[in-house]
Amino acid sequence: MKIKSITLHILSMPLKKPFVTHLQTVEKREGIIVEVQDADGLIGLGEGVAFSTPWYTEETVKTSYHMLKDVLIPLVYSNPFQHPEEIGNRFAAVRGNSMAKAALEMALWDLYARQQNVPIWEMIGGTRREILAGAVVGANSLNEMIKQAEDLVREGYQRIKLKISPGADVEIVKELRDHFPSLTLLADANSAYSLEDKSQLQALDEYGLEMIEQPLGVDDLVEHSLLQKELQTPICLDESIVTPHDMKSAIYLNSCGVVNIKLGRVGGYTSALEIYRLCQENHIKVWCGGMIEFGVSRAHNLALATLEGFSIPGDISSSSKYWEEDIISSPIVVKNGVAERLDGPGIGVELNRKRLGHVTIGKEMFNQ
Ligand code: OSB
Ligand code: MG
Repeated sequence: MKIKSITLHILSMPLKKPFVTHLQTVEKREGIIVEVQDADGLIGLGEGVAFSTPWYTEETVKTSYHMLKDVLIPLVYSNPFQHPEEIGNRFAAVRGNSMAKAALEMALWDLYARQQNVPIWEMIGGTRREILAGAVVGANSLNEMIKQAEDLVREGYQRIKLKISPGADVEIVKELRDHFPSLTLLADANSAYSLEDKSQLQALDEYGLEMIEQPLGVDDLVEHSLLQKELQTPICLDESIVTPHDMKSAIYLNSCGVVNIKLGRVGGYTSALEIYRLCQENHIKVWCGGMIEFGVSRAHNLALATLEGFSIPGDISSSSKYWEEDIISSPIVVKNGVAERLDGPGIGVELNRKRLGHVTIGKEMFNQ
C-alpha cells in the first residue's frame, strides 16, 4: 500500500446532554480523526476514541496524539506493506496504546477496501444486512434514567443498557423492569464493584438482565471467574479484554459468557477479528460496544457487526442520540433496533468537511 499523507484532525463537540457514569460525566467529546491518503487521492478514515481524561482506560486524546505522531505514523512509513493486517502485527512491537493503534489501523483498512472498491464488511466476511442496535442510558437520577429509557423505547430501540454502581443499582433495575416488563435490559457497572459486593450483584439476578457488563476490576479475570460461578446473570467483559491473549485467559478461566468487542479498546481489526474467532470457537457470545463516538468510528462498528456472530444488539445508536450534527456525509440511523449496513466502498461514508471544520481544534499533516 502506498501512503502519500496522513492527517490528524483533533475535534471537540458538545454532547446534546451529559452522559453520566459513576466514573465520569461526559459533556463534551474530544477525539481524533485519522485521514490517510494514497497517491491516487483515495482516502481512508479512522477515529481515535480515547477520552480527554483516562477514566475508561489509561489512554487520552493527548497520549493518542503523541503515539500517532511520534511512534505509529513513523512505523507505518518505515517499511512497505501490502495489507493493513501487517500494520496490526507491526504495531504489536509497541506496548499498550490500543486506541491510538486502532485509529490508524482502521483508517488503513478503510483505504485498502476503497482501493479494492469493496466495503470493509465484505472484506472481513460479514453477512448481516441488518445490524442489531441498542442504546445506553446514563443519568444522575432515577427519574432521568426512566425518562431517557422511555424516549429511547419510543424511538424504537428494543434493547436498553443501564449504567449502574453501588447504591444506584437494584432500585434502578427494578424500576426499569417494572416500567418495561418485556424489554431486553442489561447493566454496565464499569468496574464499580468488588467481590465483597457479591450479594448486591446476586440481588440483580431476579430481574432477568440479559447480562451484567464489567462488574469488577478493569484488568481482572480471576475474580470475574469466581463471581460468575455464583451469579445466574451472564457476565460480559468490556475493559478486561484488550488483547487476544486476554480473551484466551478469560476462556481458560470461564470469566464470562459474553464479550463486548470495541475496535478501539482492542487495537483495531486485526486484534478484533482474532478475539471474535476465539469467541466463536469457544461459544462466547459477542456484541459491538460503543464509545460515544463520532460517525467514522460508528461506521466501522457497523462493518464489524455484520459478522454472523454479532447476534446480540450492540451499543450502536443513531448519530442524533449524542450529536446535533455528526461529521459524516449521512448520519447513522437506527430504526426499530436496526441499523442498515453501509454498502459503499470502505466504511461506506465520507467526511462532512463543513461540519468537521466547525468542530476541529487542531490539524497536522504528515507526508511520506
Ligand atoms: O463502558 O461501554 C462502556 C461509553 C464510553 C465509554 C465506555 C462505555 C460507554 C458506553 C456508551 O456504555 C456506549 C455508546 O453509546 O457509545
Ligand atoms: Mg462497558
